[in-house]
Amino acid sequence: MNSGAYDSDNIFAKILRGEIPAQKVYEDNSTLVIMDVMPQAEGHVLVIPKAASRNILDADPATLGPLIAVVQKIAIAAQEAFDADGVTIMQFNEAPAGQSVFHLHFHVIPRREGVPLRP
Ligand code: D5M
Repeated sequence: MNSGAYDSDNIFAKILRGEIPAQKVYEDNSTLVIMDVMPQAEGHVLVIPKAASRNILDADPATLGPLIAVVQKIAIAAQEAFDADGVTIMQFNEAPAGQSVFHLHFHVIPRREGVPLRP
């Protein structure tokens, strides 16, 4: 099933255009990283490509290389900054799979031994 086109009214597109605020933690030519407003653990951030794609299923492969390099950079930085025991990286594609904001993004979540994710 093809699940729809990119809709530039989504909340991350508005953040990327500067129309609504976000707590930015990193930015480069192709990527923005912000704090998640509903963190599932301390230090939960979202890595968002500036290029428009709904999710990984329609992303230009040229977007994915630089994006995953930033995911790695942020995961390493988050692990150090929060003295974490590990890092969970999550990415959802379409509503049945858990996606609620329809602009591609990766969750990067520092994890502590014995501390479950908040729902
Ligand atoms: O989850 C989307 C994630 O985006 C979810 O963890 C909440 C977060 N979110 C929603 N609105 C905002 C704003 N305005 N700033 C920061 N974070 C936000 P997913 O299920 O992966 O689509």
